[in-house]
Amino acid sequence: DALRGDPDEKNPDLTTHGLDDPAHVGGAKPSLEEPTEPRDPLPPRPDQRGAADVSPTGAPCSAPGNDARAPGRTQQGAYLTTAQGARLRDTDHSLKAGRRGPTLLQDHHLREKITHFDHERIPERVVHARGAAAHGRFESYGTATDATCAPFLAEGVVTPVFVRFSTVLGSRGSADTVRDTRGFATKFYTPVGTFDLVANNIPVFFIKDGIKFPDVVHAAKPHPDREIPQAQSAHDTFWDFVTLHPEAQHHTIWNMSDRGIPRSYRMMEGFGVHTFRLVDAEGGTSLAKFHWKPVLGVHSLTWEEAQTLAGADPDYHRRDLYDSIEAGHHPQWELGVQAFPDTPEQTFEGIDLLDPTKLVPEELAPVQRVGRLTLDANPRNFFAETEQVAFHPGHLPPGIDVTDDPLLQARLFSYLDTQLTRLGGPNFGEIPINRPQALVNDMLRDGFHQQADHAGVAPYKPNSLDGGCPFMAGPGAFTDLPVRVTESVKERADVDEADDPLRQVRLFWDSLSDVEREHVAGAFAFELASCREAVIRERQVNLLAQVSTDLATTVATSLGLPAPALADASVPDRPEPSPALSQVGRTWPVAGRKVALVVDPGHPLDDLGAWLDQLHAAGVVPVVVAPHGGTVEGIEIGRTLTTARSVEFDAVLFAGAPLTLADARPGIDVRTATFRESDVDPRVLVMAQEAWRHCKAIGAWGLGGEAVHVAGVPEDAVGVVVAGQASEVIDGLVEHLAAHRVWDRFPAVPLT
Ligand code: HDD
Repeated sequence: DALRGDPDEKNPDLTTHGLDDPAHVGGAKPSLEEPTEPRDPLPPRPDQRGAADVSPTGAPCSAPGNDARAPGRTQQGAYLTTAQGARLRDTDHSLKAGRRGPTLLQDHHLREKITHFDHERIPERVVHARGAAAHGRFESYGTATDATCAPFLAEGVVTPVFVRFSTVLGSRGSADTVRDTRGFATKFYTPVGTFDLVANNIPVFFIKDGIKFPDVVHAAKPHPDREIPQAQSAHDTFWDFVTLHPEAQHHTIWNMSDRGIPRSYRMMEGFGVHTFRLVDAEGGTSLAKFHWKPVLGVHSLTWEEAQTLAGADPDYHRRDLYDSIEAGHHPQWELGVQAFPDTPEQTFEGIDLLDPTKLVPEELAPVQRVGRLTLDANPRNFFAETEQVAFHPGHLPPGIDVTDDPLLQARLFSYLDTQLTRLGGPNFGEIPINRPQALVNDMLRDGFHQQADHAGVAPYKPNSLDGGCPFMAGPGAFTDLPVRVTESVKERADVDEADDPLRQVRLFWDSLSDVEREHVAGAFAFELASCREAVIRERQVNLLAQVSTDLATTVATSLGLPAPALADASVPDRPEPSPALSQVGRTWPVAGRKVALVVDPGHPLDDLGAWLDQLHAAGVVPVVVAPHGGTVEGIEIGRTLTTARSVEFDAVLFAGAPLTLADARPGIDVRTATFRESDVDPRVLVMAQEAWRHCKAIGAWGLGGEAVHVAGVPEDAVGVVVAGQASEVIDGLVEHLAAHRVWDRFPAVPLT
């Protein structure tokens, strides 16, 4: 029955009508004709989960509008209708007086269609506008139960989550790989209320007090006159602010480090930044900082890769997230907690725990793992879920509370406030992606976009008309802790005027490896060169001189400025380095890493299937790259040399790389010829040279070895595996991949 309205009922004839798109269900080829018979819409892809599936309460909610499983109003039945459900005969022609017009005002379908379209956009987020998200689950280890009674942290509890990653500065359509902080916001749908951990990939913030948030954001956003630059800090107003405001220097040096250009959302840490207060079952408290630790390790792009990708694939990070979930490589993080005694001073080892410009080195307070996050499903509709999700640091479950950190205090106001404009009123909590899994029984009523049809007449307390409902909860309720507020006077003042804002900037710099430091110096030089005002450049170099003479001198030299006077020796206070802050020196699982396999179908590829099997068995995702599209040996070619760039991949293999130009040389015998650069497809040469420059593992066998050779890649260099046997090459390549890059190959550029 083509007219049925039940979207769950599957059309038994689906496969006979050519609608079984192989991308969705596998099988026969889709028909290219538009069907003339009513059909069910294509089912979601296997990797997709919709917002309505997020809150499987199973239990009735007392407010009828809170039934997250209620079928969507739209896309039921087979026929196109108006918003009121009237079936339409034609949507391609407006109603006109005669074929050549004019168009009639009475055409309701035209006006409804255009009016709705005119209002399709909502304001983008004022910060973090560009994002990508996924559904998943959080499984608790139970290792935090001594510290907190939060039920989702009890042993073995599994909580559905929705995570949105973002850049901060760019607009919704900006590129993913810009140098910026990344947002990492997680919504835990716990049965006792939603918990939002609204985190970043950098553990400190530019400012200590939320009253300065509009200042720092105005400075970092594009210039108000010309609206450039987009999605980056390389401009005068940003550097004007951070140089006049030294407490911003800590966050800034993190941005200038490789942390500012992550390889993937899957390979970033997340930090709750603020100190929170944990409450145990007896009402005992401790202070805590939250950390997300990626199972794949923390990895970054090089600056050249990031810049190239911004053009070659501006969606690089969101594509990477969606593709890896679709491929079954589900990204994972462990949630970690740094716990501190809840003392009246709220400090730890002299570090002010209420100061969000400071971190606590892991060596001083180890990060204890309390559970595992797995992202296993992509959203079904970007707008409904990723765009409409609304986070708030004040969404807390019993067992977790806020502290007096003045940045956090202002956030508690800002997030609710911003949604009123962005999502058009106070009822955004009823949008499916924002609906809690907990039973909701509030006394909030009416307002724009109210979905609930509330029963009862007494949305006030106390009442007798609704039988006293709803009642106050005892055990299990969120408790406002009776925390002592120190006796003090009202004032607008810095919390600690004697604080040295550059102390932890030195800690960060001193903790990095040489390669990482060189990248930091390069980033400062790049950004400051983009500032037009000389005074801003000089101010920043003078601040760097209080961090490191090497850093300041290198940046100054690059900018053509005299080396600043102050030297390291004049800086007395250098904390012990924290090795945990460096990304270099460890190995990690290679699962889900992308490897290009460059082939030339003009030469024997009988073993292609076996090579791919070996790569799959190692856990990596191979992508076959060839001069043209289609298939080779029955295997689909993933990319052509026209569409593939080395920067997309973590490693590159050349298996009989395209030597089509050589083949064109009259009389050449490829088995014995000496190859010249002009013999090899230039796109292959660029791939090899870029992969070499970006210190990636490179492997080659057969004619691939010739391509690598003429590209100028030294075959005996570390991280270059050229051998007769493909299996040997693949094994060697995967081993190098575990360290992310071949760090030893980065040119040793001594800082001046
Ligand atoms: Fe914020 C969005 C993270 C300070 C005001 N913030 C936003 C998002 C993340 C963060 C990840 C995007 C959420 C999403 O994906 O929808 N923000 C942080 C962190 C901060 C921080 C880790 C410091 C520790 N933020 C901060 C301050 C204020 C705001 C001090 C204001 C006083 N943030 C907002 C906002 C946003 C936001 C304007 C924009 C969109 C939204 O809230 O929903 O309210």
